[in-house]
Amino acid sequence: MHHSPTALPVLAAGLAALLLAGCASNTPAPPRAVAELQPTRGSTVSGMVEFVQQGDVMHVSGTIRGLPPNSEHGFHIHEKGDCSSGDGMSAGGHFNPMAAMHGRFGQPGVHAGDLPSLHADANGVATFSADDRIAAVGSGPADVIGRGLIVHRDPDDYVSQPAGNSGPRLACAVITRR
Ligand SMILES: [Cu+2]
Ligand SMILES: [Zn+2]
Repeated sequence: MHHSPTALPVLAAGLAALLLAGCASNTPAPPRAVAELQPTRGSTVSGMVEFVQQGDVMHVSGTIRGLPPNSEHGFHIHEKGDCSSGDGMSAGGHFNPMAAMHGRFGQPGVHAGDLPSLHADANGVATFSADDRIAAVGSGPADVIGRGLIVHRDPDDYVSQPAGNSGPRLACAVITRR
């Protein structure tokens, strides 16, 4: 039996085209970001938070440890992805690209940075999961990538401007694309 000398390259090209077509038919991976919360000076609070964009909804979820047992804490995306000051203050104010008022997560017209308050269990661990329709990962004016993430010492009153009077900053992170 006699093969043409071009049969093998033609077969290889055909296989490559098939593989490329297979890749192209997959939906692209959703935009994703993570924030690794590090304790501020004198704090023991740390955690990991993930942001995943699916259509118009940003799923945000995470686990935060080292909190006082059974405590509640203001939790926000802040304007600057800068934790260098050691006390979290270098992250600036709440992320607010739409010039909104501070308020409760899930209500219309609040800061893009307003997240659900954290609730620590008896072991000082807070886990949460929420769907955010104001902020987004990877596109638009309320893109969270490169912003800061802050856990506060005190509960958020959702009323005081500009930040809910939630006290000093216990942990800080930069939100980073994955
Ligand atoms: Cu805050
Ligand atoms: Zn706010």
